[in-house]
Amino acid sequence: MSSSIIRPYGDTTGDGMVQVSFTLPIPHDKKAEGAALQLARKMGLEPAMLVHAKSMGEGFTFFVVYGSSTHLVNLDDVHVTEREYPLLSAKDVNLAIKKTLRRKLVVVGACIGTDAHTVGIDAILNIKGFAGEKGLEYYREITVVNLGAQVLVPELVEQARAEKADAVLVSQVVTQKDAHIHNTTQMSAAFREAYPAGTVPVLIAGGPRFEDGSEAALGVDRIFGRGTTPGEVASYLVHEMTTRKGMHP
Ligand code: B12
Repeated sequence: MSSSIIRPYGDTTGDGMVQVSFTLPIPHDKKAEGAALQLARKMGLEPAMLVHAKSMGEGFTFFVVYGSSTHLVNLDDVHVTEREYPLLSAKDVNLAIKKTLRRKLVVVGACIGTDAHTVGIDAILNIKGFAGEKGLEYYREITVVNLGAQVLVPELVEQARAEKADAVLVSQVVTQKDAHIHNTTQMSAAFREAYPAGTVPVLIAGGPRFEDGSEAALGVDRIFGRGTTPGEVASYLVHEMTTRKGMHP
């Protein structure tokens, strides 16, 4: 077996063991448990063990299944977006902005649509930061305008214009019915409509469930996912600023 082919690991190397959880729309009984195992088999878990089943209100059952996956992963077929810019210290970010823009870089952030999950965007923007890193408010050369939760797109566009935003950072945590995709696409379209071509601020979307590499489909410049730190975002802003040879006046 080539070293680029791998299998999950549970008890012994290469045993393929994985654990999955899901809910079926049926009451908890023996038949429901059989249905969960049938689904597990169809997902390629063979043999599969039902390790947990619990009624989730009337007519629904939650399951946890542990089993050996019959699928293999070929690492040669795994394609991801690698970070193409260096991680800079806060000092270097400040220096780069000062040198390139000769003014502060303005960032406007918000949770858009009905989304009220502000912890993620606050982790990036608030001075207290995330994972031991200070947020963008800490950077001397960055002005942060955090609009908070449930901001409607027209309001975001208006604020971005009023603040002369160089970059707009939106957070989308709720993904039910693809709300994050609809809201982000609507947002990017609204910016393209409101600004003359070539002057749209850098559009950044963040949240735990955006698909890697979906920037073009969403109409944004960059997506940041789970575990993003403020330093990564600040470094990206410098990279973008340098690539664009400055931002807008
Ligand atoms: C805290 C929380 C809440 C709090 C939010 C408080 C607040 N002020 O934010 C409260 C109790 C209000 C809440 C409410 C609801 N919640 Co809630 N909530 C959570 C919970 C437990 C944690 C989210 C969180 O704070 N994570 C920590 C932060 C740091 O992580 P993060 O958001 O991923 O952010 C990081 C990255 O994604 C990225 N990032 C995020 N945004 C951005 C933006 C930019 C620009 C950048 C660069 C990076 C970036 O950087 C961050 C740092 O690394 C999650 C479950 C979970 N464990 O994730 C559910 C969860 C998100 N909630 C959920 C739901 C369903 C709801 C409700 C609809 C429940 C209800 N029926 O009322 C409501 C919706 C309210 C609303 N209108 O939005 C679901 C969403 C399911 C889905 N698929 O959409 C989850 C996943 C729980 C679940 N498993 O069902 N919730």
